[in-house]
Amino acid sequence: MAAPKPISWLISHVILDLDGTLLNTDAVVSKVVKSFLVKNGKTWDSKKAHKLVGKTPYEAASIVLEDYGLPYSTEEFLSMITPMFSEQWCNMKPLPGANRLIKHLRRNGVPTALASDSPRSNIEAKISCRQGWKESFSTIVGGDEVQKGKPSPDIFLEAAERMNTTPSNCLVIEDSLPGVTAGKAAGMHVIAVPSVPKKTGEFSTADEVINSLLDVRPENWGLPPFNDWIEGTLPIEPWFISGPVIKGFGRGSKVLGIPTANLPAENFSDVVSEHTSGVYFGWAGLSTRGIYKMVMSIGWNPYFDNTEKTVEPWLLHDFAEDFYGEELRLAIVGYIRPEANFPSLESLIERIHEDGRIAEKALDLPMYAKYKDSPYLRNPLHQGSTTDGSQAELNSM
Ligand code: ADP
Ligand code: RBF
Ligand code: MG
Repeated sequence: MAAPKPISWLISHVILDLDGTLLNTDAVVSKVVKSFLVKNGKTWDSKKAHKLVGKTPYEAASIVLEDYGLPYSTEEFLSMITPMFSEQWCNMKPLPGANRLIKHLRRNGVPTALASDSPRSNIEAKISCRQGWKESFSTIVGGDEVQKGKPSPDIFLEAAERMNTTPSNCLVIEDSLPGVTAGKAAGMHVIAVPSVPKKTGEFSTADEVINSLLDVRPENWGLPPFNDWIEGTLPIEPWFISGPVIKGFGRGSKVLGIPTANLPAENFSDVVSEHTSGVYFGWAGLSTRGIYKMVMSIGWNPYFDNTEKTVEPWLLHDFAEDFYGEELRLAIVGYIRPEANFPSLESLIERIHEDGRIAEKALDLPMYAKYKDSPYLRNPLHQGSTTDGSQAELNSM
């Protein structure tokens, strides 16, 4: 990850992109395209979904038409599918860290604009479903309010002008390559938060590339720091997953000396894809053994460059034997850091041990310790998901 450039202390204004940066637009795009294809006698191929990420509606439509051999022009297809999207706007979930960032900027009086290529009315409709968002933006600029969309700088220049500031005072946060290009062309500082995993190399023109909004460090830009980090950890809305322990890549114990009790990620792919990859911690319940502290990585293990997103929980306890096939129940309560690559296996191992020490200590804090008593961790009747009763009960805590 590139360190922010030294002149960054000039930042006084922030400009945020909406789709793919604050809102998980891609999940809804997949859902809508899938239902359209099914109605047209085609089968949705989830492996092709990534081709639509970060594309304009026109580009995405052309790709779908070609991939699935549909007999429509791009314009016809767009006119059929656009109303289907509009129905789904309120189903777009905020991306991890989006609510936190917006609230933080507002609470600290940092003037913040929303700048999106979508028409202004669509932006308004999308954010109206999210409590406190509209009031948090000093201005909103839509694609229909400027001459040219991203990668042209127009939209960001217009946002700066409306906020009565100069481009060099602005920090843009963007998930797409055209957006990053637009921000740099406007003479602004740009943090890229790529929506497409493992494609961070393409964003080298950005001043900083981060994995998710949880990793924004406002103080690097001269803005007020977040004050919710506690002993190297960030409390999150807890989430809960469970399943039988399965075989992993067979290298946790062998290569790293750190066994990870893998869970079948496909059983809760929605929950896993909703959460950013990274290192998390929490509590682990094994039905016949007890409840243990746990630290885990979720993602593609950059050091090994895996092709699948895996869930790798390391229980902070010495077990006398393996427990493959046993039901493992996890309450994930905090975040530590993004997944990273390392120059050597030793440095990866050292970092994982440090994660273990951080988790071990943090889990004694009352705010995390209380989840040790979650009914979810013990009750074998609850089936793994975030929508069961024990979750609702915990969320109200
Ligand atoms: P795999 O690649 O099959 O996951 P690992 O080398 O990562 O193999 O070993 C994981 C297995 O080791 C787990 O499935 C579990 O049965 C066992 N195990 C023993 N101690 C632990 C521990 N402290 N945390 C996680 N798994 C452990
Ligand atoms: N793998 C990485 O490539 N990068 C990481 O930053 C990373 N962090 C991890 C943190 C923890 C707490 C654990 C348990 C594992 C982490 N791993 C990471 C995953 C490790 O590579 C994985 O468990 C092994 O590859 C076994 O499949
Ligand atoms: Mg493992």
